[in-house]
Formats: sequence, C-alpha cells, structure tokens
Amino acid sequence: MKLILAVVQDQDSNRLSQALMENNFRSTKLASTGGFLRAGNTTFMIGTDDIRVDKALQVIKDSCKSRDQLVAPVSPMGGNADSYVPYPVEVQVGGATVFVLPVENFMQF
Ligand code: 2BA
Repeated sequence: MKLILAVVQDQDSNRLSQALMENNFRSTKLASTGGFLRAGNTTFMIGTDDIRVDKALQVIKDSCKSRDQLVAPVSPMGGNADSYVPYPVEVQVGGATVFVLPVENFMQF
C-alpha cells in the first residue's frame, strides 16, 4: 500500500475530489499553506493499493492545472534590505506537487 500526498491549488480541489471519488479512490483533504507564497492550498491524502498508484497519479494530473501567480514584494522593514525586490515577481505554481510514501500498516478501528 502507498500513501499519496498531493499539494494542489484550491481552485483544483473540488475537481480533484470529484474525480477521485468517481475512480473509487478514498481521500482526505487538508487545508494547507505554501511556505513560499504563504497562500492557502489543499493537501490530499490518498491511501491506495500499489497497483492503483499510477491511476491515482493520472487522475491528479488530469485534474490540476499549473498557473502563473504574482508574488507581491515584502517590505524590508525589520528584514534584510539586500534581498528586497521592489516589484511583483511571477512564479509558476502547480499543477500538483506529489509525494508517494510506503505505508507500513493500515488499520481502521
Ligand atoms: P509555495 O511554497 O507557496 O510555492 C508556490 C510556488 O512558488 C512554487 O510552485 C514555486 O513555483 C515557487 N517557489 C517556491 N519556493 C520557491 C523558492 N524558494 N524560490 C523561488 N520560487 C519558489 P510549486 O513548486 O508548484 O509548489 C506549489 C506548492 O506545493 C508550494 O507552495 C508548497 O505548498 C508545495 N510544495 C512544493 N514543493 C514542496 C516540497 N519540496 N515540500 C513540501 N511542499 C512543497
């Protein structure tokens, strides 16, 4: 068994939830925050048999888009002025950031 952790943009989270359900995957959604943009995103926990991992990854790929996002400059007040960028910077976010972890035990009580 594997645990898939997928960090996706909030805009894609309903579509992904729906697609996972339609393909008989069980999932848990966690509200999360990206360390860089400090904006909300959604982390899915998906526990699945090894043979279904590729299918789950395909569902995630099909449901999540990458988007460009502007990062507002952060004031140097109290910080390091050397690294201050006075204009917004564009970064490409997503589609999805995915980790696949081995599961030692799966229990439900
Ligand atoms: P954030 O940390 O808010 O990052 C949003 C986007 O900002 C990233 O998109 C990337 O394009 C850019 N970015 C992040 N750190 C950067 C840096 N030090 N310098 C320049 N640009 C940077 P993605 O790579 O698609 O990541 C989307 C979200 O996935 C991240 O949101 C974070 O929540 C999660 N994530 C990405 N890599 C991760 C990792 N190695 N471990 C845990 N979470 C990760």
